[in-house]
Amino acid sequence: MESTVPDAFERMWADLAPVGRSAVSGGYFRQPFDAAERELAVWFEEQCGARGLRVERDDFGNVVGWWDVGSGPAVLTGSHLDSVLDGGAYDGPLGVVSALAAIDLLRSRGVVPSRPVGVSVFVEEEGSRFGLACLGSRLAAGAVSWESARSLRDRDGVALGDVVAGGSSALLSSVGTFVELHVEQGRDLVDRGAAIGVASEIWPHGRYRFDFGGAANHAGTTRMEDRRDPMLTYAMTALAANKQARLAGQRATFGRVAVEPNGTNAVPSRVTAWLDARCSTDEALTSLVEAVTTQAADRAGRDGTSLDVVAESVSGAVTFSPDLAAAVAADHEGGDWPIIPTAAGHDAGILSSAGIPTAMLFVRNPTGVSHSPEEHASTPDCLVGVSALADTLERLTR
Ligand code: HGY
Ligand code: MN
Ligand code: MN
Repeated sequence: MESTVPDAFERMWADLAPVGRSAVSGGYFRQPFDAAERELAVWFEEQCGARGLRVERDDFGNVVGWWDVGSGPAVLTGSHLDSVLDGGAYDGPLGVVSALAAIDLLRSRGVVPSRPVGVSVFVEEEGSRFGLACLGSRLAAGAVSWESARSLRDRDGVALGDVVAGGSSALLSSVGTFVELHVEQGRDLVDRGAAIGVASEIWPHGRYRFDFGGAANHAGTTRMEDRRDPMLTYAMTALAANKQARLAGQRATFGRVAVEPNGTNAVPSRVTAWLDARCSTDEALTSLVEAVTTQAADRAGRDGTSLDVVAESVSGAVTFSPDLAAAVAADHEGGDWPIIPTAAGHDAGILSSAGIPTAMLFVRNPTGVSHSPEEHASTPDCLVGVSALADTLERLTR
């Protein structure tokens, strides 16, 4: 048995390291309800059992380990275990492992919370399989209905309703406060020389599917002026998104493209591409997407191609409770923790928007890189994060 909390943290971290890891890139492939992610789900319940936490599941694959202590509205803490494709080790799992280790630390301090404490794992936070970001927490919070979510399909056409029972969730019914610890996905903390930060807000962001339709034809015998090539319309749209985002001081990415039939010697019949847009305000998001869509449609007219745009996932602006953020960030050894914005979406944003007072703790990422195998946090900073989360839970359950 581990003698100290750091040992427990490092043991848990070592448990997770090989699960779903690519031998080629070192990145992680932990898509919801796939073998690697289900192995992590089993691991999580074992960790809860080892701590005497009561495991509660909902019909969507979300899980909470409850420390049934005290009374009144519970404090919930946790994150996600799924990853983006070829993702980093910390995005998600750091919040789950830190939550389990924070309970170990509270117990080692002899703290008995006045309120129940839960450790949560929400499924499909990344939306990397079924396309809707924070799918598990949206279902648990009632931000999306099972009737509409069950028909979401993955790249192989498998429907969500085919991989999970579905129905309802009571996981959040007794929750008064949610705290999510997460690796920072940027350089704010490293540039400040701070190990811990607190979130002030999440930028509004969305994912939009652009379908460009053209006419398949021979790459050699078809004159350039006779083509209806959707690849050209897509290529211009990707450049337009980059330019419009830079002009507006916002962010836009086309990171995923599917070409049909994807042959070397044929003009494609269809190109499908997904725009990820992130803006500092809801209005800026709307106008950025409109600007890109307008330019795409204009180009489609000149290319003789068709365009269809569908918003697959939209998350409005989130402002976390300023009072809770200030209460969490204040009066720590070394001063107050900085309160900083993020353009990354989180389950914390969904729960906050559902009316649950929510705070986020960020742990310094020296690379500033995320959604990449390069994502990193040092073990000493991770342990500072565990202590910061334990301090926060103690404050919230005093
Ligand atoms: O995409 C995001 O913003 C988050 O990492 N799910
Ligand atoms: Mn992520
Ligand atoms: Mn995340």
